Amino acid sequence: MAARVDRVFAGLSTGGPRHVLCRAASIDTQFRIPRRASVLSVVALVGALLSACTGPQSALDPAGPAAAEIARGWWLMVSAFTAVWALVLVLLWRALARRDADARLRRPDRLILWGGVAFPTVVLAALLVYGSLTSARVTGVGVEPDAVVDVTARQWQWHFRYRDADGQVIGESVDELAVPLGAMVEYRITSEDVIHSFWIPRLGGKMDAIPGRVNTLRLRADVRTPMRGQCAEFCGLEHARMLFPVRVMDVDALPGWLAEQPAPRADEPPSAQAPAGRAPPRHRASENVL
Ligand SMILES: [Cu+2]
Repeated sequence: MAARVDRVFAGLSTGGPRHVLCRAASIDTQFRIPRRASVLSVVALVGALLSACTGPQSALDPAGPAAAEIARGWWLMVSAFTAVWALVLVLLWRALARRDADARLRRPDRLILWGGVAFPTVVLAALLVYGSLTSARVTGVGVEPDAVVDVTARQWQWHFRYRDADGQVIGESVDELAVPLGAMVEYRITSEDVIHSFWIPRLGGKMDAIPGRVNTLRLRADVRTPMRGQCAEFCGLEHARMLFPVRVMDVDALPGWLAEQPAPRADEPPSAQAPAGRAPPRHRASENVL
């Protein structure tokens, strides 16, 4: 670097400012990254980013219809964003490359009207309509559930109570969720203390768990694959560890799995003997749940 600077300043004594600029330009070309290396770097970066789209907690690796809808919307919006961004860059490049720097637009009002008003209105309205139409499919509104699970969140624990089609309780589990393969399950979500958020990224979107209120979310798992749920609302010091493995299994296997579950402790839901904020971290799951 010091050598480069010396060579540039040396130009001052030999050919004046113009010569200095030429020398500087020629020096820069010597250090330019080869085009092939640039392309390979971009390909490697994109590959690394795309390889991160899978995993037990990836919303871009859907295992059910609601998550697939969310992933499709995400890719659509990323594509639209990228296209608009590329268009702006092309227009900017063309403007900078114009030889006549003093040229004026003949009809600047047209550019503002079409580029500043009409184009954003059409793009944003299209995305809004798409998002509104898909919201029903994301939450499962209008779909008859095959089973019901009462979800109770607390610091820092998930409690699941399973009901059959008649509403009878058939079992419970703590910090571990069993999901019947191919069945639409209605989750009735609430909290005993602070606001939590029930989220299984590979099955669908988030739903807040709010004290004194029951929120409903319907999800279906179509793939028998390891996945993980996670609290998605900061709820205290143990929030990051408030996660649970999701076991997708045949419908017939569910009663046997529930029979193997240890009975919930006396202070676990639905009782509220452990005051909010003072309950010790009792999650049976840990970061290494799969
Ligand atoms: Cu939380």
